[in-house]
Amino acid sequence: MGISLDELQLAARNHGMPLEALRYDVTPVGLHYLLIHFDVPEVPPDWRLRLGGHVERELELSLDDLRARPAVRRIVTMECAGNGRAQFEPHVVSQPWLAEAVGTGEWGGVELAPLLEEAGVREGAVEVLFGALDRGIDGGVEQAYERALSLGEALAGDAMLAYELNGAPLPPQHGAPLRLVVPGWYGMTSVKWLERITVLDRPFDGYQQVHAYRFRRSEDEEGEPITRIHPRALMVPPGVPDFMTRRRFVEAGPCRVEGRAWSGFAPVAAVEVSSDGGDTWSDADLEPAPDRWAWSHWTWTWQAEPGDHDLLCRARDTAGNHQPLEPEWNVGGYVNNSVQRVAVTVR
Ligand SMILES: Nc1nc2c(c(=O)[nH]1)N[C@H]1C(S)=C(S)[C@@H](COP(=O)(O)O)O[C@H]1N2
Ligand SMILES: [Mo]
Repeated sequence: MGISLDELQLAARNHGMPLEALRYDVTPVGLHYLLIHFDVPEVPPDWRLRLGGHVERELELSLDDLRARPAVRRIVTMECAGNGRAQFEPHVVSQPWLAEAVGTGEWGGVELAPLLEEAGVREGAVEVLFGALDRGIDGGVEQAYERALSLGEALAGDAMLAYELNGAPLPPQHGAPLRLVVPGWYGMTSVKWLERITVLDRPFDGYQQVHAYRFRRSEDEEGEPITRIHPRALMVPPGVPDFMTRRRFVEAGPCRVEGRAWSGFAPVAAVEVSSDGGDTWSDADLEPAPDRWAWSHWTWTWQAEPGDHDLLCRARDTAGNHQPLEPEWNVGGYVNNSVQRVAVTVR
């Protein structure tokens, strides 16, 4: 089970967040993970957002029009649905994430719902489709990147259209000039390089909705759509790494371990850590999240004794969702939120 050159080509374009960046409340822009299915598209100089479909009146908005509207800022943790994919056995061929396809941005822009209300959603509307500028071929199908949300989620959730990230204009790789951000949902929902919003009176059946991003145990299964982010805790790997293997080396004695935890269903209720490979668990100290959809910081002091150890951490949320020790294999290699395991040698 090796990683192919095709997968390396994807991995070199789409980088993860180095886990030591779990130290920051808000991920510095260049350290936020990146996932681009096709290419970063060229944005026409006369770019406009068009909102149409099953509405009373179509809207056409420039970036200045959007900037003139009431602004919102939200700290949101985003994670790729394929995070953890490279850990699956049998191997799933696609972007080979280990555990680092996550980041937290302070997104600035406008709320989605008031725009839909202004356009006047007509009776019979069921979904809202978000269409992007980037194009390519996936599964033999040529397409623009497009994803839909139910009308309920689009109107009731905290979905926003972002033109800023961490207080600066949205950079090209994160979707400039404008992207959708759907807090709590896996990243594929947050369409970058947004160009059109179309209110639909029937469910969208495009590739990224009905073929990709479904949890299927076998190819011929229709599967369940992937939606919200399942809980996960990650730690900053303690000590120093060995260059090639990245095994950790720590001095004996008290060792402060820290990390972040998040869930797209409900606030994080607890983080637990194990230093004996999962036989016994202790509660970490958990801080409140800086925003409703942002990760929570946690810390724990390990009395490190000489020898080889496996450090594990796991989160559960207030809705009772928790992390499994072993992932459930699926065709697309999605939602592997099994517990992180860090091999440490204490000297
Ligand atoms: N237009 C467009 N939007 C997109 C994508 C894409 O390839 N094209 N990738 C999606 C996926 S799968 C993820 S995980 C997030 C990643 O966002 P980021 O690169 O800003 O971290 O963007 C989503 N939005
Ligand atoms: Mo993703």
